[in-house]
Amino acid sequence: MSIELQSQAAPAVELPRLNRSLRPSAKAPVRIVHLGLGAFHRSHQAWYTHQAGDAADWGIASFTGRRPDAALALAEQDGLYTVVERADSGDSFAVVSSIVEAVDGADMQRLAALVAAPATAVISLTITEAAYRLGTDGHLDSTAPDVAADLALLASGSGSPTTPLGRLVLALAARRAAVAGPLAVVCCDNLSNNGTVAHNAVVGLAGAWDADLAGWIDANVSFVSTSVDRITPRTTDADVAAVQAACGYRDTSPVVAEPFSNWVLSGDFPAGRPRWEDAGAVFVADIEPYENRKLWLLNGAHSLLAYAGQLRGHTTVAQALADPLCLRAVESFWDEAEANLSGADLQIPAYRAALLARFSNARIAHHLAQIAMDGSTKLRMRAVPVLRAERAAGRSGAAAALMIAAWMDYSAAAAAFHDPLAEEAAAANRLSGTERIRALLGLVDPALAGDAAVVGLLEGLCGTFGELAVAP
Ligand code: CS2
Repeated sequence: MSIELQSQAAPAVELPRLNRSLRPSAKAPVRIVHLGLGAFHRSHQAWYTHQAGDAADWGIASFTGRRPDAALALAEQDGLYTVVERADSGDSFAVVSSIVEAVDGADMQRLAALVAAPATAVISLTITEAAYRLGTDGHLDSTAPDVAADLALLASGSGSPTTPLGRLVLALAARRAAVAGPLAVVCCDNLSNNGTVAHNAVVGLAGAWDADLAGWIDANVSFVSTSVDRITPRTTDADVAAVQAACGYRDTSPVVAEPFSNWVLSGDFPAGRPRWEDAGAVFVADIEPYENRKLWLLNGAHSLLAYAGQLRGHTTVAQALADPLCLRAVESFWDEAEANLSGADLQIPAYRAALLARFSNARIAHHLAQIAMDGSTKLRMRAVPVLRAERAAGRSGAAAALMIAAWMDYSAAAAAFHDPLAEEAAAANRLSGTERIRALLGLVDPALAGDAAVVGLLEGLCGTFGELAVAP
């Protein structure tokens, strides 16, 4: 299905814009609605859908999250964009055509109309971990200001919600009203049990507005859990120029990704789904071992490198991994994580070796600052479960704790600390000694903050990577 384009010499004349003439076949009808039109959605779910044998039947209408301008740029290209697969050995280019509509996420009317359409069978989500507004108890925090504001809006019956969850709930209300039948919500954010998390967040928000709607969602919406994987750094101007030079057209919205990709799914699709298995997706009954392997080994190492690496003055994953102190910390964390992984044929040694190779791909400039964002949420999935499991087994969990300690030091040192709890972290950093550690740990896991031994362990680990080396 994909068009492989050969490299061409850099053209001297104005290039044509990537446009509908490059669409390989007629536009597929919308049967998937996606929330979170970002680079990862385009390098992953849209790429799988594009390669499915029945791609002609499965168009995606993709709604933006934090970047409404992304819809405009993509709409000007008829939804088409180039995926640049960046291997150690070079780039390959393919035009992806599964996105048939790119829409500003604030367009509630269009979202409700598409979700209410009987043809729509799947709603997929890449709205970021933090967007599920989980409290530290794992349930929706309906007191979070934006959630509370959306709830007030839903109750008043006027105006449009601003959070992805609020928009989704209102769109599902439209589907219920249209008697359009069951469908699947497929969460593609890096959370453990992400289908359950999405269920709890959506039903929690719906229930706080309208108990009948919550009941309808419970009975009609299947929440599919997934483990998603493909390293996709933010697109740069140099990437745009590289596509133009190689492909002979102007694409303002290419996406660069590593050649590797993985998608494991578990759950029901009551209204059908594309044949994603044609592109290598795997459907399993028990997803937890795969999720944990990916969240702990890949994402855990990423977070550790993001904080430790920046404290040591590095900018990218590949640079941080080349630093022996960071590499040792990653290997120790992997040892701890591995001791707590079981349940399927996980082939951990091969997985670890592959991760080292993937992280070392220096042609993928994966910026640590991008990974460092939203750490208070991410650490709950990436460090805390390993720390808890190690301690339950009578061991210290020092390597998992080191990830949290590095985050603490980074929260104090970073020139720009992006986190849903940034203000609380700043307040905690005005404290000192044990009080500071306890307050920061409380933002990640309040129960652990009550454990004097863990607080002491973290206090001893702070400063391991230096404290003030973060570049402004
Ligand atoms: C990263 C992930 O930014 C982050 O938190 O750890 O986006 C990671 O690159 C992907 O999960 C890889 O599949």
